[in-house]
Amino acid sequence: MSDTREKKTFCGICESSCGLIATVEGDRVVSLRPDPEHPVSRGFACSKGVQFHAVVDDPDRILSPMRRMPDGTFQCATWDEAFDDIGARLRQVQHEHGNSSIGVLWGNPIAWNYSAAIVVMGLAAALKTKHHYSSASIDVNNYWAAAHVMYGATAVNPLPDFAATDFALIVGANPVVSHGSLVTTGRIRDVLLGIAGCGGRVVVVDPRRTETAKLFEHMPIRPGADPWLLGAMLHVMFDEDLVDGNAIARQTTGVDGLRDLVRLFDLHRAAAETGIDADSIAQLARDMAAAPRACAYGRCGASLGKFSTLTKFLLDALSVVTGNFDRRGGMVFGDPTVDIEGVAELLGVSGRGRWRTRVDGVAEINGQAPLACLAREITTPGKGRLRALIAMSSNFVTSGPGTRESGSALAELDFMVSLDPYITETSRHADWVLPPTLWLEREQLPLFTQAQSTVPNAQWVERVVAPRGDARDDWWILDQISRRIGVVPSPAPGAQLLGKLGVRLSPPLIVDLVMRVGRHGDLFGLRPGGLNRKKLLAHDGAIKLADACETGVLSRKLHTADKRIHLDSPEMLDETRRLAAMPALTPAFPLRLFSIRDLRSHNSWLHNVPKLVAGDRRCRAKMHPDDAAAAGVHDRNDIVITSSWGQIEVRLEVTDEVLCGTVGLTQGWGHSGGWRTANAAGGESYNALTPTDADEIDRPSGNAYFNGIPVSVGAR
Ligand SMILES: Nc1nc2c(c(=O)[nH]1)N[C@H]1C(S)=C(S)[C@@H](COP(=O)(O)OP(=O)(O)OC[C@H]3O[C@@H](n4cnc5c(=O)[nH]c(N)nc54)[C@H](O)[C@@H]3O)O[C@H]1N2
Ligand SMILES: Nc1nc2c(c(=O)[nH]1)N[C@H]1C(S)=C(S)[C@@H](COP(=O)(O)OP(=O)(O)OC[C@H]3O[C@@H](n4cnc5c(=O)[nH]c(N)nc54)[C@H](O)[C@@H]3O)O[C@H]1N2
Ligand code: SF4
Ligand SMILES: [Mo]
Repeated sequence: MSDTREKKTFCGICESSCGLIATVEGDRVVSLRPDPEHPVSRGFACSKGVQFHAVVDDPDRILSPMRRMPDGTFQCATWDEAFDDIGARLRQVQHEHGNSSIGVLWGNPIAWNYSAAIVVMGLAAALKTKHHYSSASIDVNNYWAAAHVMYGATAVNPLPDFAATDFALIVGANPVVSHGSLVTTGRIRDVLLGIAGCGGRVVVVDPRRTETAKLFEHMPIRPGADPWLLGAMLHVMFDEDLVDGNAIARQTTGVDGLRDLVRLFDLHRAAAETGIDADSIAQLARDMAAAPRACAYGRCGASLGKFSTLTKFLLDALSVVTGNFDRRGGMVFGDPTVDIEGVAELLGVSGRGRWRTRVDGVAEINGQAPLACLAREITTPGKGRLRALIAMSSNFVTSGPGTRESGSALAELDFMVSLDPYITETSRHADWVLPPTLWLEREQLPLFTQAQSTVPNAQWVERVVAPRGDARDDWWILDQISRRIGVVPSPAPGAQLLGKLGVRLSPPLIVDLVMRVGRHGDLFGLRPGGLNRKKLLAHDGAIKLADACETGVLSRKLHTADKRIHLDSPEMLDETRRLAAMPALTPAFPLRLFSIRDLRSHNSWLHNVPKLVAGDRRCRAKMHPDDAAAAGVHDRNDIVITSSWGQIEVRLEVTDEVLCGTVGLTQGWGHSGGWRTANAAGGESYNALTPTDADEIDRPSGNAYFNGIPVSVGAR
């Protein structure tokens, strides 16, 4: 066909951000394939990425503003009708209860939506509302809290340098399926195989013999017991003097405090808690310390337990005390073209514990309150009660804790607007659902994933196709809403004043400015060869800036006043004592529940693409044959799973792939929205079983508690 053309872009689904080549015919993307020249993904893309045009053309996608009718159905409207009504309803809440009663909520897809990220954070800051919620508190807040403790700022994220390591300790992550998170290493499966191929080791600590564990050394562990393993490893390292004294003296302060803290991790108690024998724990510690170059990495399995900040603190401490920090093959630091970390610090966006939530008194992190607290902020009367919610790219009813509680709380709001391509379990509660462009339809810059890439690179791409129907960029929609309520969505001092004078900087302009004055920027022409937006947009594909991250950058990356890593933390000591005092499992709930991600899902969405849910891809629980026999349940039958917080019925798969005493359950299923294929896929929401109680979530970070939940199982 004459109007067939190809365009390079990158995938905006997961943190791998793989380079793609789109074939476009007319105004449609007809195929997507991996970009072999992309410096990070090097010709890799998964089935989700290459299917994404099916989402763009999904018949269930909403393509105009949708107004909820009294009977719960939705009707199409124009943008003018939508903004007029949204403006009036929000102004009424503003007038009656003030800006502090308006909430802002965003979810995971924001990570590939730099322009919306800037505007939504700006909106929350400009409203000066404490009702700022996000998927960070069901995902990554333990990273940010541990960084605040150790490195003096929440945004510091040391990256495991898998490409050059001899020993990778992987705790609660399944990169062969997830393709990596909080680190962007293209072709991560091949990179990990490369470690083993060169005589190195990859040890996977996981309650399930996962797709990753099958390829490497698997060390099964009871869900929630990770701090016991990591603390005991550190204990052994100090006891046997396996630590790197020079590195500790050079990079850290407070090592005596850490040594005292890890003494609380008795090796025999650790063995009993983890299910890993004491000799194996001690040997693992010795092996990691003896490896020429080692790194310790943990993700959702290590981030969504009850003590997740302590877990991340201990994980990083392992790399630090073995002399593997800021070093090739150990933990390194990204070299982004846009210094989001620095800008967030400068504008006061990052931080922790500066205020507490109204109902539960939980500490904020990065200006946000935990999602676990949201329902109570709606249902509990009093000044500052949450009355209106502006939600974007979040399906937290399914993905956040307390599915049933969240759903019924949303129904009590005075007003809700949701920016989402689908009517989901969450957006169906909104008075308005507004249609956003998807990533193939908007200008894209992988702001977040470039910052965490182990191969520094730059890419900024034009939209591949024009938006379908009436879809508009999220940032533009949010800006229009902001205008209707008289705020300039920006945390910058002076922005409100400039706004009154009619000056509003667009997200591309803001980011271009920050890039141009950054380390890789063109300094407005003063640095020939430097980068700017125009240049990157004109470049087809991504530009490699270096083969690997630079090392010797620690003092530049640390935000502690003394420019050292802080190993002594009274807060972590308290957490350790609290962990040690945790009661054992009771006979009422003898099993521990943990989450499973599917290869062709992305959290709670992509279940509406028929090709991605083909075959037997469904919600299911996995149990060990011994546990199934004890509970009197059978393979491929429906079972009832009960926790202190809820009960669900799901299909069972009996398999010795999971550790005895545990139940693995797929997350993100149980749909009830306008996505017909997803609804038909059945299943129930994992998070109907998870707690929202403030004293159940991770105390230092407010991160949700999803893994290690005590449950019982019975026949239906
Ligand atoms: N039990 C359990 N629960 C978990 C987890 C777990 O491991 N176990 N993992 C957690 C993690 S890590 C995360 S990140 C969260 C994710 O939870 P959420 O942040 O709620 O994200 P998703 O469930 O992926 O839902 C994304 C929503 O955004 C919409 N969307 C997609 N693209 C766009 C876009 O461009 N613009 C707009 N406006 N909307 C868009 C989709 O239709 C969908 O409704 O779930 C968490 N929940
Ligand atoms: N295919 C696919 N890819 C995805 C996603 C998806 O839904 N599907 N989601 C994306 C998102 S938002 C994220 S944040 C990343 C997550 O990236 P990962 O964290 O790498 O992915 P998970 O599959 O959640 O891996 C967590 C592992 O922890 C194990 N686990 C559970 N509880 C425990 C525990 O208490 N201790 C230990 N040691 N292990 C435990 C689980 O068995 C699982 O194998 O994946 C991203 N990529
Ligand atoms: S691995 Fe992630 S970024 Fe790459 S194609 Fe798949 S979904 Fe997209
Ligand atoms: Mo996530």
